[in-house]
Amino acid sequence: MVKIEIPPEHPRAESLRIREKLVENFETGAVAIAGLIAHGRGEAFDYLIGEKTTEPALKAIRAAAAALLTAKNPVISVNGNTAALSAKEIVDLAKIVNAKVEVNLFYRSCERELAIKKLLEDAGAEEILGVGEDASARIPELGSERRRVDPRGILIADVVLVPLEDGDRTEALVKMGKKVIAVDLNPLSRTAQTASITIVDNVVRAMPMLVKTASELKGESLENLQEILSNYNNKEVLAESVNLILQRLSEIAKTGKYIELGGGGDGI
Ligand code: PTJ
Repeated sequence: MVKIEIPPEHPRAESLRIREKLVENFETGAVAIAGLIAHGRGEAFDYLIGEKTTEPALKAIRAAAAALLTAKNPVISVNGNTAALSAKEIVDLAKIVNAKVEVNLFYRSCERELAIKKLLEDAGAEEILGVGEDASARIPELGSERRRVDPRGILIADVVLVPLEDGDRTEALVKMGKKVIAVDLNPLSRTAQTASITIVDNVVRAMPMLVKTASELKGESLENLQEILSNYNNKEVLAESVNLILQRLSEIAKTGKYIELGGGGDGI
């Protein structure tokens, strides 16, 4: 594969660096080939939300932090794209909210599990569930490889964070009575529509913000955290995200000019 030097002054340098990270991790085996396609779909939706963390996303992040901090058995489910883009934040968040980290893949293979485990270990993870024979339990009524879970992790979890997911498992986990937190740039996806809390944002922005918010809320009383959760309505927050896209598009439609909102002027 040709390795390119990304000129730092390139207007979309950050976006190109993220792509390179995914390509590199595709070559080490962590990212699935379909993960590259999924990222492209994500990028398209990122343009529509303005390539920044929006107000509705911040509300969802706050609720997600409260859900993780009040959970008995929180688990962060990790796939190829998330490990490639957010390994450090996964490890940091797990420490703050005392969550387990479990590898769970749609395109499961032993090589990919090990490549993802390595990425997480290099980022400081000590225990990683769901690798090899450890994924010995099954999620009922789920046909895909995602059904294979660790009996110490997702199977017994009450709150599961599933960045970049496919809809089937989100639905199955919700049916099992679990609270599911999704990070998905597409507010129309089945995952976004089915999750208990949907963060419509890019994982590269949402994960650091979730780490920051969780560490800020960690000192709050159980009562206050529960209040954040009871005041949160996912359908309303999703509708706000869609409305925001509508407003942006109607502004852009007046002039035909893309309105750059991204942090640092680079866009992502
Ligand atoms: O690593 P595996 O084997 O578990 O496979 C992972 C992929 C992502 C290939 C698998 O879960 C998949 O096929 O997912 P989908 O159904 O394509 O859904 C991925 C969703 O994530 C889409 O709705 C994208 O818009 C969204 N997305 C892509 N990149 C990002 C994103 N959301 C947030 N941040 C991103 N960087």
